[in-house]
Amino acid sequence: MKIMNRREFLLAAGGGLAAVVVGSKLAWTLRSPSMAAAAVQTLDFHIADAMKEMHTHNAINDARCYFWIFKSVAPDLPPESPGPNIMAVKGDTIQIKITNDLDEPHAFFIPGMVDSGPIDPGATWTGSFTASKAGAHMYYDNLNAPVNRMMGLHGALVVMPAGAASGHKFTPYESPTPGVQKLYDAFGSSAHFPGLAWEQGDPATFTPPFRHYVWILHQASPKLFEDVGNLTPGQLYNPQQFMERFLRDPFSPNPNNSRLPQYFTINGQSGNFAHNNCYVTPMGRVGEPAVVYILNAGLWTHSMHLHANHMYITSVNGVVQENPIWVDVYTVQPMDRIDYTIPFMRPPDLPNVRGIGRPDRPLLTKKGQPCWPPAEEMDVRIPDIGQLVLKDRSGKSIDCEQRLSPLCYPMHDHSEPSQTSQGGNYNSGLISGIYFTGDRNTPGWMDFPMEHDWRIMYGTGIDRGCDLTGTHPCAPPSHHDHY
Ligand SMILES: [Cu+2]
Repeated sequence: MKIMNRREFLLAAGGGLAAVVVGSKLAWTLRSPSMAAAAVQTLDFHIADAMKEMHTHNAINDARCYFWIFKSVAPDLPPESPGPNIMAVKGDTIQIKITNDLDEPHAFFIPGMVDSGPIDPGATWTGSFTASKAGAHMYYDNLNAPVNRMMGLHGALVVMPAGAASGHKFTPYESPTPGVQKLYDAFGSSAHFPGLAWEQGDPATFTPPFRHYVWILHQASPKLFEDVGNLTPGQLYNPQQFMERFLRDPFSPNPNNSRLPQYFTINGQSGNFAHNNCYVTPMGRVGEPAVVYILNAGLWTHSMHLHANHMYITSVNGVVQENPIWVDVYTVQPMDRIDYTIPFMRPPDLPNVRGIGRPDRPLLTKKGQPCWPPAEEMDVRIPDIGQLVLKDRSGKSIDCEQRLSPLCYPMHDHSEPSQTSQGGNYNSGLISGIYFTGDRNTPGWMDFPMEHDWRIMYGTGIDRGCDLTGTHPCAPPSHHDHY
């Protein structure tokens, strides 16, 4: 790779999606496993650049990509694209300071909320804005569109509503439609959706309230982004040419010579870095509904298919839906903002006596055990213990068996080109999942057995009450007359 020495390069650390929480009303976010959050009074971002090691980067394959980034300097968060999640409550005033460390004008823009206008190279813009609308919003650099945004200058602002409508439960919105309100009112208080309401946490099971995830979708083209980085300082890349090359660059048998996108990411991650990431992949027990805010910062159309649960499409581009449809796949166009409300109901491929997916009496397996909770699966290892033992770098033996618990289902993108990295393996691309770690609607509640590697998924050091010894934390229920 060419050395782009006119800028100060940072080596971006791949990881989660860091969050900054404005004000003091969202204390629960600071201990939520789905966010690594820091509380701030003023956002202090630098517009900078970075070289990022992509999914396929290793000792023999240099797979780095040049990005422009919103870098939080106080608190000092790792360089990453997207920029940090900003969390606020409706009505909060957000103080913001943006310094442009690059060679051309840049901006900070949230449609309908704030527009810094051009910030000259070396200049600092300070301002403030009101988080005026609940829901998920995109912040981005709207100059030379879509080049600056595509180069990595984008991130999410999640605004929580200030309260719930009187006599109703919380939704993610300030004025939900009757249909969406009815759905959220049903969570935790109907036969259809036993368990917790969305707003309801449970300290006894280490469950945070308002469970939510942000999926910022993006696509990166190392060659095209390098072209932009190599321009004479101050020169702008022609946006029409950028789009033409990004979407329709002529075929080359060597993908590294093409300006087509090579990486398709959620929160800057792909492949195993995405689906094994607690900031990307929703994890919870049956009965713990969650929201996924999807923001497509890119130029590619995605079609996000969640297995195991259908989701309700509760908001499309800021419009709360009159009739939230219940689907397993939904198309996300460039710049779309789509909310998936995931009920976290029992996976519907489980055969019950009266139907599928309901909290109903499960059918029996060949061994005469109820098929739910999936006790037999929990004891299955692939491969069997002792069948595949390898050495780690220090020579220590590692048994490669993996237990079939918790229950992991995929989320993949039906826009198939997005399922690779650098033209490589299918399933290295834009993927995530939905993982069931227990069921709070079995009599009492239960966590599925988890082994130590799963602790990573729930955030290092966060103990959600899961048994890490590999034995069942509680026996499967022996009677089923509660339904
Ligand atoms: Cu699918």
